[in-house]
Amino acid sequence: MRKSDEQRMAREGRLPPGQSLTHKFPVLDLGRHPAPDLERWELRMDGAVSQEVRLGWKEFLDLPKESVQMDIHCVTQWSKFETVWEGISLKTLVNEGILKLKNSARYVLQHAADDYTTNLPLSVVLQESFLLATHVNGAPLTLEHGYPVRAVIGHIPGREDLFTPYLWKGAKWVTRLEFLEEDRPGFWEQNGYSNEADVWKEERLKSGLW
Ligand SMILES: Nc1nc2c(c(=O)[nH]1)N[C@H]1C(S)=C(S)[C@@H](COP(=O)(O)O)O[C@H]1N2
Ligand SMILES: [Mo]
Repeated sequence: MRKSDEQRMAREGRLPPGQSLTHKFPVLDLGRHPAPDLERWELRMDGAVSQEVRLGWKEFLDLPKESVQMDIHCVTQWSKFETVWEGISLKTLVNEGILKLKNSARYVLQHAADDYTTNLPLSVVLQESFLLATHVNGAPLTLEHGYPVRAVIGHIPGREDLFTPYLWKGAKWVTRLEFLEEDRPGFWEQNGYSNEADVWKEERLKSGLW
């Protein structure tokens, strides 16, 4: 089953180099799983914005939701295909005028409740393949996968125009999006991982150490 599914994904051009298909959903993180207090939970968007946004849990749930099917690729070489994510798209927040960015905004540093950080170009977080997700495959996120909200980025089959980095570029338990004029490396990016992390170019570690 696993092998034949993997071969089918490879034939369809959906298996990035060096990856293996899994039907499981491994948990990878720094080992702290911060349990949220939804009464106090807040998502902050600040930095290169013309107005800072602070959303409480109820306000967050009132935002327009999207559902996106994606293949997700972890740098530790597992890929999970056809996962359906439900959540908020930043592009929608910009289009609806809820998030007002300065023209100088170029990058975003995601901050999480376990102090994890990761950075991406603004153009990438505005893709349809980047979501602030509350649900995966029809169920709320479990705590270990980022409940109540995590950022996720994957590959939408057929959308070769979009940039697809490894899964570490989405922060679980995300609490803050800091918009930046200059790029700033996050946790793994400071610890030897590639800044860009393109799955199709197999950009895992910096300077081809992998
Ligand atoms: N807050 C937070 N987000 C994180 C991490 C982390 O340690 N803390 N690890 C990253 C890494 S390295 C990976 S591969 C994915 C794993 O997501 P999963 O545990 O849901 O599979 O989360 C990413 N987001
Ligand atoms: Mo990872």
